[in-house]
Amino acid sequence: HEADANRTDLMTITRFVLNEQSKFPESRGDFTILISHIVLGCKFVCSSVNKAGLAKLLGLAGDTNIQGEEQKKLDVISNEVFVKALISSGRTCLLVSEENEDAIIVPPSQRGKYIVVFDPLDGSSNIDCGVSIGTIFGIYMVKDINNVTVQDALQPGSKLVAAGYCMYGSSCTFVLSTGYGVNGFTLDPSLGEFILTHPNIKVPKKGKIYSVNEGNAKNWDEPTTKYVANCKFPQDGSSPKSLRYIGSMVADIHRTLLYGGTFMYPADTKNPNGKLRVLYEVFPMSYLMEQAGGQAFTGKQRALDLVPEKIHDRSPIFLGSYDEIEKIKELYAEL
Ligand code: AHM
Ligand code: MG
Repeated sequence: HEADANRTDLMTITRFVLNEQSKFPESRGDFTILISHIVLGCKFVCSSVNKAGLAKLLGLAGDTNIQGEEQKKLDVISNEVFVKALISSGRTCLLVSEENEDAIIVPPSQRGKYIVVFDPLDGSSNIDCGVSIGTIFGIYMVKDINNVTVQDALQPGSKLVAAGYCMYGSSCTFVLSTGYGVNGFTLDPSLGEFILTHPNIKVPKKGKIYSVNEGNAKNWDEPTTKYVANCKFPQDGSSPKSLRYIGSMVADIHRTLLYGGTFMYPADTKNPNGKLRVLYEVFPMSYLMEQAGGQAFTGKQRALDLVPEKIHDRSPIFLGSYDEIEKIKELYAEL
């Protein structure tokens, strides 16, 4: 009968967030409103991704973004939708997007207390072949709403008040943490609502999968090389691990959260800071991984303790199952 009850008692994401926020007597619904605007952006992107081929949205917009990559039309549109939805929510004061070189300071008349850092459409090299892509976001609180500068976004990941992602895959999945565990919601397209389908996600303590771009192996540092060698040729009599690498961070992290294992984008001699961006890739995923009982490590320290100097800073990152990241930490400690 429980299944029946679930079918008629729909836990939408708005209801879920409202419930969580009701624990705080001072809460006035601002956070719920902010999340519903992020969710709106995700629904728009989801529907655009599904129609991408049909609507001829694919292809190059002819622009390059600040990282020097060609921007796909879908990136540009997604970014615009998120920026407009976030500003019009009236709950944000500062926005940092992967697609904008400068942070966006929200005009005083539309300001609220939240700072949102986001990658509107990550994994864009996967758009044209229909592989999963996603949106990643993190939310901070501002100190002084009347004096907002770009500096306000340069907070350590440990100060996040919430983080999440939306994966545009075989279904559209929204994963959120507000600091009380991790929950996953799946879009019911007929309702246009995200419904709680993955309550209280915990990453398995051990993992049988490793996920890394092995094409970069030539330039890896010693701990990364040793860890991956040990995945393939374990010295302790255990079975070798499986390699899974989609090249779309949201999809690789989603699998890691559900099945366990390690996701790595390490430093290499060409890219001493790796590839992934601290504020809107490394931090939100590290926050979710810790909230799910896993760990996130940069090769030097706990990822969430990093303090970015610039909004588009990068960092090496190792995240996943608790015991696996423990092994990686030991290898770095030997250095
Ligand atoms: P993007 O922001 O330009 O889409 O790049 C980020 C993506 C991540 O989703 C993924 O983990 C990584 O780049 C893959 O990089 P690589 O192709 O070097 O393995
Ligand atoms: Mg990205």
